[in-house]
Amino acid sequence: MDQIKEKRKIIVTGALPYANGPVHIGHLAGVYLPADIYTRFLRKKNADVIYICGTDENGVPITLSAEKEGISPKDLVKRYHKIIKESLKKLGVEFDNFSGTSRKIHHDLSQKIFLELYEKGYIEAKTSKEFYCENCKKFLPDRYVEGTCPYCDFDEARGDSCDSCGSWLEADQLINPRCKLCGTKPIKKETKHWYLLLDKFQGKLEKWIEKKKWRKTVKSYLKGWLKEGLKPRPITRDLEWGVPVPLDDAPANKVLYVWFDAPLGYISSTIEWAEKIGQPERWKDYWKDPNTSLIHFIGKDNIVFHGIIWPAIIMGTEEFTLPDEIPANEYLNLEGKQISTSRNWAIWLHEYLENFEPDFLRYYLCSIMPETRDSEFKWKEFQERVNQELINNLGNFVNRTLKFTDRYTEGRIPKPGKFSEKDKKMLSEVNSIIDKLDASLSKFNFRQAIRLLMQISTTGNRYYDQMKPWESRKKDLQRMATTIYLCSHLTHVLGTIGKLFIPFTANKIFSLLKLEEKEWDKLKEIELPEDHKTGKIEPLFKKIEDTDIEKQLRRLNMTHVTIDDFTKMGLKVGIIEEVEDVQGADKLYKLTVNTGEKRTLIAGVKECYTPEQLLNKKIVVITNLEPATIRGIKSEGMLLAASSGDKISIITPDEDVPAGSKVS
Ligand code: B3M
Ligand code: ZN
Repeated sequence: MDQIKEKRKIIVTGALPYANGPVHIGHLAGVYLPADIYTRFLRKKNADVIYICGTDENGVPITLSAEKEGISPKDLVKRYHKIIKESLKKLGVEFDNFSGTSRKIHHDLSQKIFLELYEKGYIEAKTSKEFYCENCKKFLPDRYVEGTCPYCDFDEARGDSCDSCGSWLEADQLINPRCKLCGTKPIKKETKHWYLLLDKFQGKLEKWIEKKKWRKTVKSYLKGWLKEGLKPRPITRDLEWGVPVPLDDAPANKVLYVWFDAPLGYISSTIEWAEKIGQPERWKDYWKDPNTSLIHFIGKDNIVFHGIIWPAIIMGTEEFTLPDEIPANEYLNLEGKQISTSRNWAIWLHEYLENFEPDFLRYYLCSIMPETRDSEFKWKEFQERVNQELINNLGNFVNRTLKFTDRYTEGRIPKPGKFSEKDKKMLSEVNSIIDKLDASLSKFNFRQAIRLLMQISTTGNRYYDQMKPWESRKKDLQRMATTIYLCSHLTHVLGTIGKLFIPFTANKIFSLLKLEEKEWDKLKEIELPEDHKTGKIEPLFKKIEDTDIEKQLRRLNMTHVTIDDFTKMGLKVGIIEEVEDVQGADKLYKLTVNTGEKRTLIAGVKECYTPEQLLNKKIVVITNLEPATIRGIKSEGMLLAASSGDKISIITPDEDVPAGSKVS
């Protein structure tokens, strides 16, 4: 870690999460947790570091989700910015600033940089034919088109990438493209866009990347791109939400491509930070100093953007510091399957926090961090690792040390005698673990680092067992005193290092010990004040019970549904009393249904039923679903239907039963 020795300024960033949903464990293990641990480490080493982040609030992922939830992009972004910010804070992720890219400060910066590159001749306009939906009357940028992946045949590949095989795609490559919104086959229509002339940076990027000592996966991936030869890439889109293209000849609804403006969010968030702390010029100390070490924590799907496109933008402006490190992580899977937000196969941070301690998740995720290959979250393993390692090893060591002190040395850390060979051996073992841990952290090996932390408490437990203070208490008080003294020192060390990984637990340790945390470069020194009185004792942790885990597995649908779950469904017979069209929606009807009381349902059955076929039909409705707003209309339930291919068949009762009859 030369950055610190060389007293360079350091900017740590976590990839900006899209504000189109809450964050899940995949985001945490890949980005926010390693970046947080690393920043905490740098701060402990007195480095001049800022940890910068914010939500990514532009682009197709936002507009699509807004359409799906039936609210405006603005409201969507507001909702998720808040959830994301609060949940990360509760997890102990300590940003210096957490901004958002729909703010004015960000729009201003993005437009300024766009113009600068334009004037320098790095951006050029070009007309091309792009997908357009005649039914929705709009262009279909990126994920607005879906179709079959040319590489793996997956039927729901998106216009920019395939979720199934992970390939990057151009919309043109999709087989049987269709409009994501209405399913119509799009036509090609002429439109004008602005292109970043990446080819102009090819040579410079090659030289720059060659010198970097990055993870193998990152480097070889980038080299693959360079080898194919960089081509101009469109950096604008036809969209109604985002940063408007700041040119007089740009028609309305031309906005910057989200991957052009998003990385600039790292800078705009730093500008916002400088303003907040009342030193508006301060951001320049970091961004405008070529000596600054800029470290981007990202997931592997973001490598090309951080390793090629973003550096090209920076090179073009000749104004800001270039990335120094790009520790990109692989993926975290969940219980044998890829995490999928659309299939709700995920553990959402805000939901997790309603059930468990933040440090449990920090501990487990760090110990399975997908640093060099994909890894896997399993609830059962989460329980085992937390109970057996964090609680039985570290927790046990801290507890037995403090309990002993409380009971047999009047709650005071006793005065030690002369250190024996065994004492010295234990200390030197721990000190060498500390050195290794420091080196692991410097190399972004967080998995190894947390193992080493546990090795310290393993060493402590072994020492305690060997020295048997419960016996020496009766025959050699001096011996007992030295043992407990050294165990207290180890507890102090565990708390201090623990602060990077499990900060809430670390704070508890300090309050139990009634000591401040140590300085990093004094970790090996024993600094216990004489005759020190410790605080009130309390167990550090509460074990995770089987029932806690079963509840989570049930949530993921990994166990059977109980009769209870089923009876909760609130199924009733309803009669369709009115059928209306929903403006601009080809598949939807608005139904008024009598289920004992009148309710409105939005149902996607228009392609298979005429209004006449539906009127007075008896159907089965789930009446206690949380209402959803679809196309601005509140839908209070769902009708049951069977589907096969394109065919939809509504379920109806066999005999005549009155509206409101219970279905079970
Ligand atoms: N929002 C992509 C993602 O969440 C994107 C990262 C932007 S970092 C500048 O994968
Ligand atoms: Zn359409």
